[in-house]
Amino acid sequence: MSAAVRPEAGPVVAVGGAAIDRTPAPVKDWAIREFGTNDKLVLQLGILAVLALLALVLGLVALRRRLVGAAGVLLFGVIGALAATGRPDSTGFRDAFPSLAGSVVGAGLLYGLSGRLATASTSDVDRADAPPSSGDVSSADRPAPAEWNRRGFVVAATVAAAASAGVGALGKSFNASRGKEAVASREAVELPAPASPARAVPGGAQVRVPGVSSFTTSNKDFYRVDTALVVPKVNADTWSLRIRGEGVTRATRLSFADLLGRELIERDITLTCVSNEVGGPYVGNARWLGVRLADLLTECGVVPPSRGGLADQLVARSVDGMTIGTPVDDVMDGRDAMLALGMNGRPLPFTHGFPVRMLVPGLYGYVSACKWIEDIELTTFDAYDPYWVKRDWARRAPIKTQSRIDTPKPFARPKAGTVMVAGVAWAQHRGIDKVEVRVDDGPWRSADLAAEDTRDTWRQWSYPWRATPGGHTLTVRATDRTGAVQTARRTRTIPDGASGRHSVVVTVD
Ligand SMILES: Nc1nc2c(c(=O)[nH]1)N[C@H]1C(S)=C(S)[C@@H](COP(=O)(O)O)O[C@H]1N2
Ligand SMILES: [Mo]
Repeated sequence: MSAAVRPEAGPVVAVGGAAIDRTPAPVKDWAIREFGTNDKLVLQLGILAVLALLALVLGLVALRRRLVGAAGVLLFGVIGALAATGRPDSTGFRDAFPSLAGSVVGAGLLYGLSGRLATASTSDVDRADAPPSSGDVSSADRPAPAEWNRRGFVVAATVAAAASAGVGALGKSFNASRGKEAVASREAVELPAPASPARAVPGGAQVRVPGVSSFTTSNKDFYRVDTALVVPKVNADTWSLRIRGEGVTRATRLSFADLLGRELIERDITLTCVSNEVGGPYVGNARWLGVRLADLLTECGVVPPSRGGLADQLVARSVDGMTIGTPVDDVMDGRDAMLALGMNGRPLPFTHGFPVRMLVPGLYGYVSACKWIEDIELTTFDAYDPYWVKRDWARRAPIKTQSRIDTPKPFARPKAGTVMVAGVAWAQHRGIDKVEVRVDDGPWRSADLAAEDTRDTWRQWSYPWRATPGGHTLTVRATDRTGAVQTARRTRTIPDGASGRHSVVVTVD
């Protein structure tokens, strides 16, 4: 049912999505932490489990009170419909259809079937109550309805189950074929060579210590954070991007071929999520290929506010209704803000925004990195609050200077002697100047900095520690090129990113 409309509008996805939208930030952070990228699967399974339980309860209720049972099913349809239409990507009533239609059919079935079952069991009771003296009455002489009704129930229920499975399968295959076009369009992409290639990553950028992150994160290992329960499968051949709004003198619509045909830049950029806890995994570094966004905006007549332009906020919209607001000044100040088409030499994976996503070095993903982008609107911070800002996250969010110990792992038991402590530090677009390590309450000692790739990428570091037996706490801090030292003050991720220092406790044997 839902499958044939939009997978995103199905009751489970809609309720799940609405749950995500309404989940208080601490709970959301907790869920992301506990379940990692599996949190969405956990959520969907949870909803299905709750639905199964409710179906059981409603079924039992329906045996006694058919109308109440049926009304219960309808109520769930209404909840699903409200959830679907309330999602950021809702296209209106169309999205309410799967839940409503499904629940009307379901309620009708429950009403009809429970009626049959009720007559069947009443007849059974009648028969059991029949006087034994009438033992000569053969079953053939018994009134047929009981048998017929029980068989009728089984037949009708089977037909209903088969029909709903059939409708589900039809919808799935319909979607699969839509998905197939998107997959084919992605497979057909041939990424052109960049007019402005990235320089080779310096050999010394990767610290040769086991357990340290790889300098370039593979597409497969790159973290994923988004609100999409169903990954949007966009067909690049029919996709287009609109640029419009305040101060745009030449509104534009660009196709994927238009973007591929332009001068492309290739850059290493480290992306970080504002939901990343101190020491957390939501940071990754990739080689991106794309179109310089500032050039496109200039062609459209956009002037940054620092030079008298009207719009100070660029709002990017995705095909799934996400809205992400970025300062126009940041996009146009000379940094390598881009509309990315390629990631590590491949077209963007669907999970990372195929066909096109935005990237702005130095800003957290939720204020810069719109995936599956299809619309750019120039506006003001006063006039519009995007998705996460409506949910109490900061309007502006430059990435905070952070560092992480990759090795040793928490509660490791290294042998006494020289233990290599190593990890990564980042302060995108400012650059890392220094990393220091402290053992217990001792003095801060400078770590060895690996070669810098660019100031938009993370930087690795290592520190040979003379480890003595016993329990020890290792702490790291970074200093960025503005001279700012990573603060010790711990804050939550909301509203503008976690601050504080990463510590690891180990026991040296
Ligand atoms: N359409 C869309 N784009 C999005 C998001 C989203 O939920 N929907 N999440 C943003 C956030 S919070 C981050 S941190 C980055 C993560 O990008 P990645 O999943 O490719 O690592 O995407 C950003 N772009
Ligand atoms: Mo994020």
